[in-house]
Amino acid sequence: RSLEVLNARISVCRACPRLVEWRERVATSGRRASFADQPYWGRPGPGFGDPEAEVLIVGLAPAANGTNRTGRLFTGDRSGDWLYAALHRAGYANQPESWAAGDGLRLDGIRIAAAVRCAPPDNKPSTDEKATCAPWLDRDLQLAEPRLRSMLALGSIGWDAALGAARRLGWTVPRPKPRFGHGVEATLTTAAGADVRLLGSYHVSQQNTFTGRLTEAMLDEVIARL
Ligand code: DU
Ligand code: SF4
Repeated sequence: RSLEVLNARISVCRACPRLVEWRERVATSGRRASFADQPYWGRPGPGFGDPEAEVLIVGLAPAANGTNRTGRLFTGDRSGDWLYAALHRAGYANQPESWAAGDGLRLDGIRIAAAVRCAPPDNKPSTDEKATCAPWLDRDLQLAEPRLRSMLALGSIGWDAALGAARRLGWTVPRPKPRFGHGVEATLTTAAGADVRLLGSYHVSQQNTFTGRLTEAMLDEVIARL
């Protein structure tokens, strides 16, 4: 019930004027031609997945024609094709593909959140926008905390967001701050004294997957360590 409340509140957030303008402009006049006949969500992307998850994924932000269209994180874009296929190979997802909110996708043991919940122009949220959106991740992490064993941060923005949320929740975070890299691991300790492993992976965005910077084997290896 708390997660439903959180998701509902995220869905109607309008705190960042630049991102509200962008998400709504893309959803109305700026649709990609191949999706022109589809309804667009045009709102923030709430968390998705198993409410009893022991693993939390922290992504970057919705894609303008992905989550901003389908209403579900990583659903309907190439990043999602990669991520959900990998989660299916690892047994966390019941199907390898996710194209729409009604596609039947279910996650078992894992939940997905993001550093920023609205699609940013050029996939680049500003420092202010990251700070403004951070409390939503704090709450997602707080609700996950009693069962949480590990986190997967996608890209340095996901990594920094996960560490920031942990610190604000009063968790013990290694000092100096662990540096992001693919396969990097840090152990965080919750206020209740439980260890949570934070793993970093290059983001599943096309600029990494098309260029071979991130391969399926590299992603599978990190997911297996969760
Ligand atoms: O109404 P619903 O969002 O389909 O959730 C029904 C039920 O399934 C609830 O306990 C959450 C859980 N669930 C899940 O385990 N994995 C998912 O990806 C979505 C929902
Ligand atoms: Fe709200 Fe986050 Fe979207 Fe900003 S990016 S409007 S804080 S949901």
